Amino acid sequence: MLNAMSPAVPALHDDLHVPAELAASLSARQPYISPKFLYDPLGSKLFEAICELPEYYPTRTEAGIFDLYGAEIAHTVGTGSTLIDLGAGNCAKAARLFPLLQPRQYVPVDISAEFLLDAVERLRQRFRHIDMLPLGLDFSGSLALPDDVRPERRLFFYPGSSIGNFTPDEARDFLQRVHAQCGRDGGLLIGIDLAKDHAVLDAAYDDALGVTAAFNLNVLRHVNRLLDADFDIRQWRHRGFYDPAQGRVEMHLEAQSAQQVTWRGGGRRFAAGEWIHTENSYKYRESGAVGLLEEAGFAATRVWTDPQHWFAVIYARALSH
Ligand code: AVI
Repeated sequence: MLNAMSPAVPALHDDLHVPAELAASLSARQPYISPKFLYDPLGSKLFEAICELPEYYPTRTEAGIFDLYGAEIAHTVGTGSTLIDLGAGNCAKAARLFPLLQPRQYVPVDISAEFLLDAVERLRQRFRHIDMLPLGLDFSGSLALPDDVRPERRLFFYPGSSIGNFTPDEARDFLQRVHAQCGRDGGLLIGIDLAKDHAVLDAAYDDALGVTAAFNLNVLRHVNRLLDADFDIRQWRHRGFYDPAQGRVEMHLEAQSAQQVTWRGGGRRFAAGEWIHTENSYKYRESGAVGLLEEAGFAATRVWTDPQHWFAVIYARALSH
């Protein structure tokens, strides 16, 4: 179901299925929490702070690519599009491209509805001529857009390597769903993080200030609220590291002591040292990224990278169905 956003629309996490989904994942033999729960209002702010960290290179590197090749990118994708920003957050990345891309309609989509509404309110003051249609929805499962999203010239924008938070199979399915929404003249402008030196990745996901640790631990506060749970945050520790065998960074929370945690309708005992898996962040080779897009029905038209080859921005045209 879509939550077309207005302040009267309940926040997505009031969704009836959320407690059951969370309780089931916490009760699994290898407990996990879906990364979408990282993004409550505080989590979204902590993620913004992560993007400012010297260790967290993706945001800066991607921005550098847009700075360097913005005009060329705009020339390739064209102007006057229906710009659909998936996981828009504070909308800053798309807003920086407005002068170049000059979208007819801007459709920011984000699971963190409250945070998105605030951002769009501010953006409307700056860009009064752009029709803005914010949508608070979890697009990881299905991507059904309401009728007031213009069907013409749809340009999906999926920056920041959020695609890396899916497994490769999930990523392919997701990209196929995006492809299905592209129409005859649509496309996708996507940012994908590339494989690199492991030490760079370890530092990016376990920074010296502990901002990523706070971001990860905050998911337990969110779970406490959603599930009336009693996780004691001080009893958990952040783990973030690159696993070369899987080609991904993993984030986990490690129990610092044996403990019983209860939640609405259930609970479980965690042993000292037990982990809750909270996120994967896959890193691709350029050829792998292009292959993934092609398997989903796109033609990877252009690839732009930074001089170190750490990050790729790819424009992929949707081939006809
Ligand atoms: C949103 N996503 C692309 C980030 C990433 O790098 O996988 C989330 C993140 N997790 C820890 N730091 C940043």
